[in-house]
Amino acid sequence: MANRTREGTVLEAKKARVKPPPLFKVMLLNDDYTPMEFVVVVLQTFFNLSREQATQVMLKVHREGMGVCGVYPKDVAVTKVEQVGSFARQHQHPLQCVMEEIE
Ligand code: TYC
Repeated sequence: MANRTREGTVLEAKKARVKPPPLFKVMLLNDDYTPMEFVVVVLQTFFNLSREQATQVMLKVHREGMGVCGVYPKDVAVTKVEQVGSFARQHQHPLQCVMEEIE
């Protein structure tokens, strides 16, 4: 396809190559103080996991130091991190939630 400008120049229309939006992993970090039950509730409430899935993820974080709760576009990931941080602070737990772009 070609476009004609007001000056009469013919320009080749560039094919729009749209990159898919980047995705972010949202992860929980282990600590020694947050109760396991609280982490399970966080995973059920903010990441829509079943009780069984939430328990598996919590145990992975507890044993391995971190674990992925979900994968989201940036704005959703930012919101999850904020919601978890705010909920943990309200309950005076040091639980840390972080996000990282997927390569
Ligand atoms: N390690 C914590 C405990 O023994 C439990 C825990 C799990 C804390 C996962 C944080 O992201 C976490 N009570």
